[in-house]
Amino acid sequence: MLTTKEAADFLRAHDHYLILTHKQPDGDTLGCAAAMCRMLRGIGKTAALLENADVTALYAPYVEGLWAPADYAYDTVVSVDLAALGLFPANAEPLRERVDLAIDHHPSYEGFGKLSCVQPERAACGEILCEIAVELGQLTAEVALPLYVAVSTDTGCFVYSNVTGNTHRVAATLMDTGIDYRAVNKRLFRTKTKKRLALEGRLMSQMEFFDEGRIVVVQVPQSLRRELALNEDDMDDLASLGGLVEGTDCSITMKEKEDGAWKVSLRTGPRVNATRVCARFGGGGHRAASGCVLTGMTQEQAKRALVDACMEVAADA
Ligand SMILES: [Mn+2]
Repeated sequence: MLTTKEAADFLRAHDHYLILTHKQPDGDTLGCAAAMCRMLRGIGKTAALLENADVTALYAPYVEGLWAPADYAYDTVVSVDLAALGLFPANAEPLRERVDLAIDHHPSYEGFGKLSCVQPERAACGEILCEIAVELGQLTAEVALPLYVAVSTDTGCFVYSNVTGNTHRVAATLMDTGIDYRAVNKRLFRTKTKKRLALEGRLMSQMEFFDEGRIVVVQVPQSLRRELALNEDDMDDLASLGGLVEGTDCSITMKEKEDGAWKVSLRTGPRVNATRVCARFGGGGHRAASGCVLTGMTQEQAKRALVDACMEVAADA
C-alpha cells in the first residue's frame, strides 16, 4: 500500500497517463479525475481521462476538455474512487488488469491495481488527491475546484457521518486557493429543479417503514421515472432522502433499472453494518453507505429481502 508521498513519487516517475472513473460517475470520481489530470499536466506530463458515457449535466462542466481523444496513446493507467472490477465502465473493461495505480477510499476496494493508495478512513477520495496535489506542488485553483466538488459531494456538503476533522482541513486548504466554492455550494446543494422537488414530494409521501420505524424504504420504479419523465440528473443522490425521517437509522433506496433489476443504496447508522447487508447481495461499499443490485425479483420480493437482511445483520451485531 502506497502512502500519498509514494503515490506522488510514482506520478513524477511515469508519463502518458490515462485516468479512469467509475460507472455512473459521481462528483468524487469525476472531481478526482479532473484534478489528477490537471496536476499531472502541471508537472509537465501528458494526461487525459478515459471517456465516461454516463457523466450527467451536473458534473460535465468539471471534466470538460479533459477527455482522451480516440487515438490517445498512453503508458500509465490510474484509477480514482474506483473500488470494484464490476464498476469499470464498459469501455474500461479491457483495462481491468492494466491499472498501474489505484487511488481509492472504499474499504471494499478489490486490489486490482498493480499499486494501490487506499485510505478507507477518508470520507472522499478527494481528500487523498488533495494530499497528493500538495506533495506535487500543484494545489492550484484549477486543481482545487474539482477537488472541492469531490469532497463536498461525497459528504453531502460536510454533513454525512463519514466527515472527519481531516475533511474540514482539506476543505479549508482548497477554499484558501481562491476558488469560488460559494457558487459550487449553491449549484450542487441549494438548487433543485421543479421536477426533482416533485419527485422528492412523491417519494416522501410514499415511504414505507419497518422494524418499529427504524428501517425506511424509498422505491423508484420505472413507472415513476416515466410518469415524471426523470433523467439521471433528477435522481442524483436520492439515497440521503430516507435518512431524513426521525427515528430511522437504516435507509434503503431501490431504483428499478431498465432491465428490471433493482439498484439499491443503503445508508445506515451504527446499529447496522451496511457493507455486510450489501455483501449478501454481491455488493459493497462503506460501513454506513453501501450498494448492491438485486436481479430476478419483483419489487415486493426485493424490498422484503433487503428489510430482512438489515434486520438480521442488526441482530447479529
Ligand atoms: Mn468516493
